[in-house]
Amino acid sequence: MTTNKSNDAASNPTWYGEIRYMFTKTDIAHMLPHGINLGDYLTVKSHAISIFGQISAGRMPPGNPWPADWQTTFSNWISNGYPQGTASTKSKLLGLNTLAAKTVQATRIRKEISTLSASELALLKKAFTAIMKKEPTDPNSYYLHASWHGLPSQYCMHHAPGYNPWHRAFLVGFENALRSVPGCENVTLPYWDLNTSLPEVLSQPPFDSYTLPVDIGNGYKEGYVTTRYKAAEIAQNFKTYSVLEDFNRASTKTDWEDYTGMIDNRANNTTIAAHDGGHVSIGDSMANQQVSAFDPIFWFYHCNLDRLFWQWQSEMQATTLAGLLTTIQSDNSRRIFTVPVWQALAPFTDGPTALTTVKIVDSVTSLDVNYDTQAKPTMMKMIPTTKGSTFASDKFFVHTDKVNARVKGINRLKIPGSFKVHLLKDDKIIASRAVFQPNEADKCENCVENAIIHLDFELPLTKVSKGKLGVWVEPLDHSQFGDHFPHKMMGNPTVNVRLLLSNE
Ligand SMILES: [Cu+2]
Repeated sequence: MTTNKSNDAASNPTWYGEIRYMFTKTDIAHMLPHGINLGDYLTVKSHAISIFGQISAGRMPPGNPWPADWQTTFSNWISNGYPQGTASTKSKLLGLNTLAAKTVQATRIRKEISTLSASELALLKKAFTAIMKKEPTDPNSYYLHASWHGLPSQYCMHHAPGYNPWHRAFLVGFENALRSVPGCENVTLPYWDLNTSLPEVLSQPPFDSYTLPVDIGNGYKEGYVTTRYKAAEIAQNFKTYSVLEDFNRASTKTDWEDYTGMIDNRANNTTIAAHDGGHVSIGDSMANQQVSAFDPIFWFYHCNLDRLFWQWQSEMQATTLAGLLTTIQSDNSRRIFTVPVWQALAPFTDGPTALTTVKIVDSVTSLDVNYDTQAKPTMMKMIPTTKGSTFASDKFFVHTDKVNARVKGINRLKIPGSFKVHLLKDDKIIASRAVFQPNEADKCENCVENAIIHLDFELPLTKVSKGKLGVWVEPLDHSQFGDHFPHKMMGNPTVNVRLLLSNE
């Protein structure tokens, strides 16, 4: 067996750059019954030596042994300490990539709302107006679709691994309702690129507001009209709650948990944080989970978040289930894509177009959806993940320029609706975050399941040093507890401030 370094072997291979592509679906399926998941970074890392033994002896993969340069690549990866790295489109193994989606063209191309032609806009308005007029019980009514997110049925998933999958299914269902209107069969839902200020068209009917046709409970009666803040205020709020900054940070992450944020104890300063901050920034209806989806802006806002998720998937070569699974680090997160009962996305699991977490992974192939701005997979901006702790078996760097302040163990169930968490220095606000939830979180099944949360403030060391720090939790609704929600009633959260570590 030759182990000569061939020209094609990668000298600095990484999990995301090369290694994960070396195991085919067949290889993965072959080893799963033996309890070894070759699509999983931590598993491959912990079994790397024995995998290499099998491979270099020509025993694996069965009937399809690796060429010498692959073996060298794998052994280099072991020698270099199993770096995770970043996704690479210029892989040495280009052409052997089994994880990327086949090049299928979608017919539903979603565009930025301000780029729609006059006729496209006219059709979209027609579709919105028509479904808004439908009877609340009509399967294609605006009311029914919006009602699944908050009151009265509250199916939505937030602050949990199901967040992105659930909302993707939600958007497709809504788009189908728009398409049910005669003449609008080809309408697609546009997105609002948050980097541009609030498009003027969103202040025009039928996108400016929606009026509830029936009572939905908790004080929201028939005739309630959705409201939102003015464009300038929204833009300012996006800065205050670091919405764009958090979305940008998410786009640089390689692990699914980091991209989503919060779950599995990861930093809550990426997608979920940005999503929550955006809702609270747009207000007033959008800030309250119970009614947010009734404001028409909801659909354009969320369509953009789905676009960002698809873009991240494309950059990470995670547009197929196999690809996506290689970016997921924990069994807890992985279970929503691998365990049938967790794959269910109520209420979309019923009916002929039943949608599950697995079905929504590949937007193009299974949903026929794509976006006009296709991801440019440059990977240049991917940065090593920083974290609070690392395996002692790994080598690590300490970053001394920034710190992460984590407000930890907030039990949010008694907080009346969405709230802000401010970090104070000498009683002045130095940073703020927002959490999006219903008025009565203790009555929302998903909130109860994910009651305890944490928030992360990644700040320059100089910003938190030389001053007395504090944490202030401010509910949006001041009527019940004033502007300071008592720490005792939210489980006495703690704070830790730590330097960040990375392995690369
Ligand atoms: Cu949302």
